Formats: sequence, C-alpha cells, structure tokens
Amino acid sequence: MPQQTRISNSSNSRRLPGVVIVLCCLAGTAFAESGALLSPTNIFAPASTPANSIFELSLFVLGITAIIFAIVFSLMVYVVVKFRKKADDDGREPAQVYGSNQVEVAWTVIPILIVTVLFMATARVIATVQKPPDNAVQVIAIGHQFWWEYRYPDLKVVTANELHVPVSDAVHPMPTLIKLTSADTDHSFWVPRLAGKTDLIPNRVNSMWIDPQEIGLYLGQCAQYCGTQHAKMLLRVYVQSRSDFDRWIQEQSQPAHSSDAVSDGRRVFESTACINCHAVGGTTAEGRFGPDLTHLMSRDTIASGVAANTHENLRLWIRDPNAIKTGSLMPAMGLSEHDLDVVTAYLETLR
Ligand code: HEC
Ligand SMILES: [Cu+2]
Repeated sequence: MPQQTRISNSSNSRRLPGVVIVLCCLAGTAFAESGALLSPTNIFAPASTPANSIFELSLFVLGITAIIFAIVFSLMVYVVVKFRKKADDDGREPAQVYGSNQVEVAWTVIPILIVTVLFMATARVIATVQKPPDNAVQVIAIGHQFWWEYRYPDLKVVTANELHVPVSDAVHPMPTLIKLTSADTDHSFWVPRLAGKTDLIPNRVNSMWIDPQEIGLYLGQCAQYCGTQHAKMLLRVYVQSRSDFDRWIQEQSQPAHSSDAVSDGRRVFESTACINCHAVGGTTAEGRFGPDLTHLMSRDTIASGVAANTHENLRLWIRDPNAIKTGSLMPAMGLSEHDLDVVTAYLETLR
C-alpha cells in the first residue's frame, strides 16, 4: 500500500511542468487572438518618443519582476513538493533553525539594489517625458464635456476633435507640444501609441509632447471619467507629412466659404441659438460652448469620433443629438423638417 501511494505521488510531480506549459500556451494564444497586437491603441506598439520610453521602461520592470516571480515561484513549488506530507512521516517536528547573517544581509541588500535600479530607471524616463522639446508646434487642448477643442495659437487655427500634427522623423524632428486644460471638469488625454496619460484640469495648465514617427491615424479615449458621455469622448490624432500638414493649416486658417445657394440654411443657423454655442469664422456666429464649425466638413467624424460625418448623421445629430450620444450637452432644437434640411445643407458647405 505505501509503495502504491509513492508511485502515484511521484507521477503527480512529474506532471507539474506540463501543466504550467499548457497554461502559458493558453494565455499566449488568448493574447494573440484578442488582436491586442494589431489594435490601433496598442500600448506595445509605441510610435513616438514618450510612448517608446514608457514602453521600454515597462518591459524592463516586467523583466525584473518576472525574474523575481520565477525564482520565488520555483522555490515555492520546490518546497511544497519536496516537503509535502509523506506516507512514512514520523510526526516529529523538523529541526528548528534561527538566524543567519549571510541570508539576512542578502535578502535586505538585494531588494534595496533592485528598488534603487527601478527608481533610477523610472526617474530617467520621467525626466525625458517631462522635458519640453525645442522648436515644437504649439497646440492648446481644452477638454469639454464631451469633446475636445484644439487651438494652434501661433498658426491662428481653432478646430475640434481631430488633432492634426506633422510627422517627426529623426532627420527632421518636428515635435508637437500640447498644453492641456479644461473648460469644465477633469478629463485625460491618452493616445497610447503616442504618449502616456496627461490630465486636463480646470484652472491649471499641464503639458505633454509627442513626436510621431509614422504617418497615420492614432486613436485614443478620454481616460478620466468626466460625466455621462465620457465613453463617447474619443481621440483622433492625424499624423501628416510636412506638406499635408502645412496645407491643412493653410485651409483651416481661412474664414468659412460663403455660398448664396445655402442662404436659407445660413439664416436659420444665425437666427437660432446655434450661434450662441458655435463659431463659424467670418460670420456672426462666435459661440464657444460647442465645437468650432468653420471647417466642419474637413472632419471625418462628428461628436468626438462617435459618428461618421455623413449627411444622414449630421441631420440626425441636429434633429436630436441624444440619438447619437445620450447625455450630450447640445440640446435638440426642435427644428421643422424644412429647417433641418436647409441647416444641414448650409453646414455641408463649411469645408
Ligand atoms: C447649448 C449649446 C448648443 C446649441 C444651442 C447648439 N449646439 Fe451644436 N453642439 C454643442 C455641443 C456641446 C456639441 C458637442 C457635443 C459632443 O460632441 O458631445 C455640439 C456639436 C455640434 C455638431 C458636431 C460638431 C463636431 O465637429 O462634432 C454640429 C454639426 C452642431 N453641434 C450643430 C448645431 C446646430 C446646427 C445648432 C442649431 C440648430 C446647434 N448645434 C446648436 C452645443 C450646442
Ligand atoms: Cu472627458
């Protein structure tokens, strides 16, 4: 009988590494299949210096903690297996051992060294991320419930929800410095592939910078709960070639193009409360509560990335913003079908 027990126990301990390998494989497959590596908000695919420094630091910390985990876990498994209750246990207490200077010095000094290394590596990354770059494009980002306002003070451009910045390669660096504040409550700017999170706080100006190295669209999300529609406060950063960016700035700094064909819609827009909340460059509309609409049609989306900027969505939005974004701070204006049509037509000329 004792003989039998020992045999089954030893086969159990031989099965252990197998179980660990299977678990690791499962976790790995789940991770790969979740598409995490392909996602446009992937924190493991940095495309800008601050994001890259943070990424490297996290790999470093993950590496050190993984080694500690492996050592502690293997010792634990070893102890559990080796000193488990045996069939021929005599029931006596094991030898009691007190005090060992070597062991105590080792487990004090080694952790102190590890913590010092982690501290210094972190402090270095914080210094890199906080140091404002030279010759940067200046942008002011203002968080609103539930949309983003972007101003380029030197370039005389005001826009909303879709931030455009130039690409910055190693040969011709052109970083963007973003100063962040808020018009109402706390928000947080987080585009994982470009930089870490920075909060937008009323009556305070924070700053961050990015130097995206690849042309493309980078996505993010307000990362600080700011009210009902926090979840629909999406971030879109368009990284463009130098010439495309210059052309975009050139177009955005023009006043709105006016067209007589839509004068009915323009009249409705300018005689209702729209102009208390929205600005259209070169007209009497100078409201600042809502997004600047001067170049509305140059944007791919409306309502902070929530809906594509199509005729149907635009009309639906003006009829009832809550149909697209519950809790939005734009009221449904109760316009007639005719007024809805002409106002939408007018907005569609704001290129
Ligand atoms: C009380 C202020 C207020 C009034 C009045 C108002 N809006 Fe708005 N509007 C907003 C706010 C705030 C947003 C942003 C909503 C969001 O994304 O959460 C917005 C968003 C929009 C957008 C989407 C812009 C974008 O780029 O995402 C359009 C288009 C728009 N409004 C048109 C109109 C029209 C047309 C009228 C008049 C019929 C009007 N608004 C009246 C506050 C207002
Ligand atoms: Cu927010």
